[in-house]
Amino acid sequence: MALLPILRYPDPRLKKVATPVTQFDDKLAKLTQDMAETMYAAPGVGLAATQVDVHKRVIVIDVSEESNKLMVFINPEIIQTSAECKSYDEGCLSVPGFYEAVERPATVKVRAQDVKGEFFEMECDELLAVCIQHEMDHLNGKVFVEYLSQLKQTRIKTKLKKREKEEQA
Ligand code: QAP
Ligand code: CO
Repeated sequence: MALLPILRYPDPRLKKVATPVTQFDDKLAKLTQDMAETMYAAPGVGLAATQVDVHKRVIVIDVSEESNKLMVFINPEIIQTSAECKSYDEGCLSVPGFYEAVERPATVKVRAQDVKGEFFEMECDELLAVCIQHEMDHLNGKVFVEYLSQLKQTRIKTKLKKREKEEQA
């Protein structure tokens, strides 16, 4: 197991579109374990491979209260969305310290593969629905900040760049 470094917004590598997983091998299993360890250590509730600079369609999520229900989604697709939308104050391990309201469909049905390549479907609501949509955006090169006004995006970028400089000093 290993902790992986997390890319920070506005790193241009967060804009890369991830490619589908075709090999369900030990290397994929190790990646999902390392991603889970990195997410739990943060601590966070979701992490996309894009955030650890691996541009494959892999997501780990654990929205359980005791952080003991790890979910792995490989090559996820949203096959159904509710018309109803809900707003949620989202955060992101790549945008530490910032939480902003984002509106998304309240429930989604997801089809994905597990670490062995088996297909499964899952109805997602509440925090899980928010999280899976947020993480799938990462696989498509999108960070939640992009849903905000230009003014808010600029403010967040400026503050994160300033913080990075202070950390280097
Ligand atoms: C995505 O985000 C998410 O700012 C997962 O300082 C978030 O795990 C989906 C975190 C909210 C739905 C709702 C953020 C940790 C963790 C921070 C996370 C921070 C430390 C974010
Ligand atoms: Co994120």
